[in-house]
Amino acid sequence: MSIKLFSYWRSSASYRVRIALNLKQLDYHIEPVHLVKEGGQQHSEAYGGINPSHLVPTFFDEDEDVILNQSLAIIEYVDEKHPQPVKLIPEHKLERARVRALSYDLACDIQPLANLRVLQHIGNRFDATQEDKAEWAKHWITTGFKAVEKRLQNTAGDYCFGFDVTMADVCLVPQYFNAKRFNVDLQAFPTIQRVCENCQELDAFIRAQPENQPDAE
Ligand SMILES: N[C@@H](CCC(=O)N[C@@H](CS)C(=O)NCC(=O)O)C(=O)O
Repeated sequence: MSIKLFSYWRSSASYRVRIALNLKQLDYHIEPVHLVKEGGQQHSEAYGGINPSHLVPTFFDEDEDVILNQSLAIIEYVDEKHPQPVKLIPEHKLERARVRALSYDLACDIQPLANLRVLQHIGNRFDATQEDKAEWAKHWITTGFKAVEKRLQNTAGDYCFGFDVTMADVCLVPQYFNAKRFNVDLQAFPTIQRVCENCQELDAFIRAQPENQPDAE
């Protein structure tokens, strides 16, 4: 198998790439990186040699000797290299920009605020308790979801944009998983809920779920 994905079962950025690889029907091998054990295996020197950002995922295509970080860059690379069986980034420039914009709303403006290292830092540096950290994460996910819900009300069909799965769905579902983890009131976001439930019926999304990973706990 030529594709290796350095991944953590509960990492939403890794989850995005797993969904995309499954939608592309590509075989890949998961190399688990435990974000908590041993002080976080992402901080090891060996992993830093592969990904100096010390974050997951890292994508490694052994055949081509390609190493990539940043889930959205990985997804776009895979989408261009394997345009079949589904295209995750639309061809039309405006549609493409809209899909990217919603993906960035999720992956750039929501997820990083509740990332592990941010929560650890507000705990270590500012004495935030577990409860404070959970409240922080819930606050930023709720704030971001309010905007995403409004946008989806104008664009969604079965999926974020009409009736084709795109990179935006690939970003939405892992963030929905995080929202549940931090007890966000999802009743307030009926369109997000509907789209995510539709995605979760697809095999590619089911196989990518955290609980279905080899390193799931
Ligand atoms: N923008 C990056 C985000 C990567 C990221 O934040 N990964 C998280 C897991 S979702 C991580 O490795 N966290 C480890 C840490 O915070 O120490 C991407 O999309 O790939």
